[in-house]
Amino acid sequence: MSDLSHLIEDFPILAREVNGNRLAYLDSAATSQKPKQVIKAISHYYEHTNANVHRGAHTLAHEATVAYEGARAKVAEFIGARSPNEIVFTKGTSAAINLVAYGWGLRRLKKGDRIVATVQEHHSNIVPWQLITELTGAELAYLELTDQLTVDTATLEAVIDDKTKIVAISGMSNVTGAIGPVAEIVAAARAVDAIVVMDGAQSVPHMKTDVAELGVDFLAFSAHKMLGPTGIGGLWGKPEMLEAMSPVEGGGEMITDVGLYESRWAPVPHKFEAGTPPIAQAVGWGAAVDYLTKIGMDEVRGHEIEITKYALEALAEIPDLTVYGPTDLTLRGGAVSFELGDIHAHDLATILDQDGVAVRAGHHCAKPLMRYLEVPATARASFYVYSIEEDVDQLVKGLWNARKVFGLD
Ligand code: 7TS
Repeated sequence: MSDLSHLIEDFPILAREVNGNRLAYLDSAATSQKPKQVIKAISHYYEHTNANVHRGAHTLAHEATVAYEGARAKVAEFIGARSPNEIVFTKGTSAAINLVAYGWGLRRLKKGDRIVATVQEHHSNIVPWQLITELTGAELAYLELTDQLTVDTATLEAVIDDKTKIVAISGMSNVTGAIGPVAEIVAAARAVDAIVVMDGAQSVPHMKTDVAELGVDFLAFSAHKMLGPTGIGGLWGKPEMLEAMSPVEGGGEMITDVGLYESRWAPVPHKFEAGTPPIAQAVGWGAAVDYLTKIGMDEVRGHEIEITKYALEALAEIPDLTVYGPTDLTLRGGAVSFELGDIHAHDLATILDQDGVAVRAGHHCAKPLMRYLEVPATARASFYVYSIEEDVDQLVKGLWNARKVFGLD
């Protein structure tokens, strides 16, 4: 595995100090930092190209359209889609899942149908389905977890039953880092003709993704967790699914004809993109995809395994510290949730911030998982391509310091 430590030079923000200390940014699961290549692509777009897309014959409008659609092609290739038209640009993962919930679920589900999710899902992959059950009378059921905190496959057939129409799962937990098991869940869903909606917010940035191999029907993901800007993400869908799905938002750009009482939709994916889209963000996302492709996703994953191994070993040396998540590195990514004695996670994060260490504390938008783990909150360190051992060392030093401050020593 090649050493990625030189990448840190590409991330201007990582050179700053926080509270007089070197910044150890360990909150990449919330949002990643951006390399100068992405920042430059966005400024270059605004300095040279800015115009609205898909309208107007002038040069800038044409160039902006080429840049926007070019980004779609890059994102499509990155996840193994067969055509750029299989990618709908959305605001992010949450918006993408909501689009499936309302565009697909609302139109098809009825009383007696079932939607299955897992207890580890982010609220983005729970709440939209709750809203749909309210509107349709369908019910929600959940897959539980093993002792390793991976999804328990023993109960797949019992939970994903004949009534099940939609199975909503994540590729990687943002709390425990637990991966999959997507293949088993897809097989169980196929056996009852249910569709599978995958939340790839954490998995797409960290692992090679091939939608054909995954076998899911929809994949939702966000640019800002994979070195790109906020404000844009994607919904990949099987072409026939996107074709069959209804638009949820109406407006400009998503029609071919509008009469006073009815309209005709633009072809997929444009029928789902009402209004002026996030053009500069798409360009930035394209640059982020180029950056990750240049590193290689196998290298990205390899680095993540190494830094997570280093962190888990270092954290194991700290008394009273509990890590929540799989210990097997092949079953997990780089989101490491932990508790230190009875110190509240928010207090811990505040103390760590004094040492320049940025971790997240709270329920991580996964309240059902917190209840399942019987903890009110956890502190979470999470890594990405620019994370280095020094970041972990700084975290460990900060945790020893927290032990002192809270009288654990
Ligand atoms: N799904 C997962 C697994 C996530 O981790 C997140 C964001 C989302 C969905 C929502 O993505 P968005 O881009 O639409 O916001 N996760 C986190 C987090 O762990 N801390 O802050 C945001």
